[in-house]
Amino acid sequence: MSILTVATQPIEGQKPGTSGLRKKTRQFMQPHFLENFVQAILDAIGGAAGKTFVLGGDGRYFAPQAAQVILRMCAAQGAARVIVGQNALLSTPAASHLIRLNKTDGGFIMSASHNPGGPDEDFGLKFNMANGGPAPESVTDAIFAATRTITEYRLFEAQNVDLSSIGETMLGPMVVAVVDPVADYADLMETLFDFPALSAMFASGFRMQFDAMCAITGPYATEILEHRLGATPGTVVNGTPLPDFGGMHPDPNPVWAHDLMSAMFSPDAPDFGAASDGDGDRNMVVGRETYVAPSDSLAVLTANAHLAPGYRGGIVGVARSMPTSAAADRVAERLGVASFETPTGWKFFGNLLDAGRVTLCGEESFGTGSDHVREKDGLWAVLLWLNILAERRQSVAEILAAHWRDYGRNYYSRHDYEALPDDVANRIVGGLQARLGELAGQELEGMTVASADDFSYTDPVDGSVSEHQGLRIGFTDGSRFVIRLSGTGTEGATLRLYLERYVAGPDGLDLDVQEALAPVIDAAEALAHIREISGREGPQVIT
Ligand code: VG1
Ligand code: CO
Repeated sequence: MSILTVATQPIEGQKPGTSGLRKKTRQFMQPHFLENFVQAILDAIGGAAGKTFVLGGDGRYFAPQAAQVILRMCAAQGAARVIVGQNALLSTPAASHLIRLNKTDGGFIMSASHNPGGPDEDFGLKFNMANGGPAPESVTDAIFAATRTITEYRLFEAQNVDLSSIGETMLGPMVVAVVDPVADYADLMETLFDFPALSAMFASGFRMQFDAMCAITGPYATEILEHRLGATPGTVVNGTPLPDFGGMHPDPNPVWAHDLMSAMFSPDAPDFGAASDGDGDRNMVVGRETYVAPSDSLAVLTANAHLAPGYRGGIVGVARSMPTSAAADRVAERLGVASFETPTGWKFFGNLLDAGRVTLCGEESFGTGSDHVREKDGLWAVLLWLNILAERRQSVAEILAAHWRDYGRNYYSRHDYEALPDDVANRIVGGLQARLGELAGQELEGMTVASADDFSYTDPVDGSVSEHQGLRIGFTDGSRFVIRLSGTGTEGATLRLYLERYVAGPDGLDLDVQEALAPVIDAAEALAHIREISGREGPQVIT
């Protein structure tokens, strides 16, 4: 066995996006593509010598081969130890937990999250830091810079490591420790939530459906909900992770999790429904005939977190991504705790969590989490909801209605225009950007523009600045819309239009969401001309 040094050249397009590098699987499988990127990561973090890493992923196509490459490269560059989930499986939050629990130097997560998997779909890789969180922009910038100057990479010549049996083996001088992907994560959940109360609720006939969408949360949800909490076998559906997610699009929203939606809106609906995404960091929660918008979910969790043992002392603050509705801010204000508005992507929450300035975080894209790890965490959110339901003994619909009566309702929706030609997307965004300065005071649809800017974020902990994080147009009545381009797609450009309108109540809390937002939707079209310029009749996905 020896170390092989392979000559290579920079490959275009290895710039990490909102959450790691995502490409068509076949592109990732091209010669040197994965190796170049892994070498760039190792170089950007100052090498691997003597370090310990975590490795795992959502089980998608190509992950078993990619895991062997990453192991061989770590071994060649002097890493001491890599902790790998059995069969290279780890949900994103479980990987974050293992990084922290074992005080490692970081971890490799093989996933393209909610993007479909398979030879003709998507693959991805991201690197998380020693705090368990996604690499910050300073590091992803350094990774990208390294991909542009790379001349060689090193890997250990060896047989594949057996990742199917738990235990330790050697890869040259490096220890490969294969661990149960679920156990430590499930134990962590037991420290945060009242498992006896949840078991009692299931024992008394409470029914739930959890749709794992043939992705990574299946084994986690089965262990926690069915084995530890005693939910009826069959509570978890689509519970076996498959390399192509069984052809499903593992994005937990009403459009892609349509089976769960129809179950929850049927006459025999269970009490509670939930779904998670490819890598297990997102969640959608649904009550009987009640869809919970992610922004509302964050607000309800913020208002009720103290009902769960892990948060009994109250929370110190809440952070949300800029396009997420302001519903959580209202709760924070009432609680007298801080609230923060960050750019899109979990990497921006890390500093606030590490500095102890926030306890809960959330995004409108079905992501919620807390300071227990440094990633969003789908099952965690589901368990917190269950804990709240067990304590309040009310239905999801009742809890939501009471919340709106109390705080008013932030009507919210996201319209996605997918796979637009790049120049079309840039014309729409560029056009609006050029006119930001002249919008204040304009009247549209009975509303007046109060502010218009291109969101720039100064991290309150380290002072780093992130610019061009989305165009936001606010109206004097508190309504607003935001436009930004996705950083996770692999085909053309996806333009996201985020829409929000606040109704204080007590009237008007039960409107149809799209109807309630109609004036804002029309104002956005009048200012940004999305449909006009793209020639599309409307968005492909509405959530
Ligand atoms: C999307 C979401 C963002 C989320 C990101 C990663 O990014 O909007 O809120 O953090 O996906 O989530 P974008 O750039 O496409 O809007 V996941 O579950 O892919 O790790
Ligand atoms: Co995800």
